[in-house]
Order: sequence, then C-alpha cells, then structure tokens
Amino acid sequence: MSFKKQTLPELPYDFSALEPVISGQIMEVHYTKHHNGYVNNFNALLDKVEEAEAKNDLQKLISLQAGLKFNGGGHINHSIFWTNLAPKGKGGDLSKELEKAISSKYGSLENMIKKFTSTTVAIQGSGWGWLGYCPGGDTLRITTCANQDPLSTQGLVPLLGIDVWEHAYYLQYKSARPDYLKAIWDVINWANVSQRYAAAKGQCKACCSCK
Ligand code: MN3
Repeated sequence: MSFKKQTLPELPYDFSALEPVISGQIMEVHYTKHHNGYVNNFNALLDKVEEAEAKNDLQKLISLQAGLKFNGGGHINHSIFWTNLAPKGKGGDLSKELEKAISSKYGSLENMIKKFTSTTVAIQGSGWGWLGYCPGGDTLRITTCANQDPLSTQGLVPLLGIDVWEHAYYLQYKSARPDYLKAIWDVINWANVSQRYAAAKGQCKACCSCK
C-alpha cells in the first residue's frame, strides 16, 4: 500500500490580488517555488519510503521521517495559508459563533489580533503563528510552530496560520516582520477561518490535554 502523491492546490486568486499587503512577486515565488518545492520533495520521499518498505529497511525508513515532517508540514501549512487570505474587502465576516468564542477568550477581536501579533513577531527564526482550536478544552489557543511543523503536532486544529518565514515577506518588508504582521490583517479571509472553526467544533473531544 502506498501513500497518495500530493498535488499543489490551486491558488484561489491571482498572484497580485493581495496587493498592496503582499506583492505579486512574493506570492508568485512563494507559491510556485516554495510550496511547489514542498510538494515535490514530499512526493520524492514517498518513493523512498516505498523502497525502504520493499527492502524492509527500518533504518532507512526512520531516516526519512524528518523530511516527511518538514515537507509534508510545509504542504499542509501553505494549503491552509492561501485559503486564510483573501483580497482586501473580499474576506467576509466572522461567524457569530467564532466571534463569541474569540470574545469570551480574548475580550475582543482586536485583543486577539494584538496577542496573535505579539506572539508571532517573537518567533525566533522561521515558523508560523497560529490561532487553533483545542477540541479537548473546547477553546481557542494562540501558539507558534517552528519551521514547518504542522499545528496538529500540538494537538490543535488549525483555524488561522500566518507564515513568518522570511520568504513570506522579505522581498517587500525586508527585515520589518512587525510591519508585515500589522498589514496582513487587511487580507484575512474571516469567512474561511469561521468555516474551519465550525468544522473543528464537530471533531473529537480527546485530542489534547489543554484546558
Ligand atoms: Mn512559506
């Protein structure tokens, strides 16, 4: 039995659609080079997994795990990220349910954004800031992941992820990560984040231990 090869999902808007917040040049490189690279690398590793399985080579199989996590995580994260964004004015609204959950946990959407931003600005090196849903505690969490670790490694369901690898902003914002994180809220697809919340609420109740 072999794992299915992954494919690059279609970008739901043009490369330049998020300007001036994210330049068309960044989007094109990010999508066609970086995300595409994770997909291709992951698929190439799947072939090696199959070879290792055919030879019953456990050491080889183990040596492939870090690459599978990195490239598979990169594919998962970027696939979420593209749908979390939308051209300015086209991102829809928060659902009543998510608005209520955000207010009860953070006081207001504005406060949630403040906390998300300060937490994500502080990531050392490359990583992602996340708003996630904790099924065990039926609550929201703001957290960060290093490199391309997917949020599922923390037992959380991803609702909104912001990529703060330098490739996501450097061509436009240079070293000013705070400026990128200040601007990006103009192109968040709140309707997509709300759909993810509604779907997550229906998931199991025993996936993580946070309360
Ligand atoms: Mn990226």
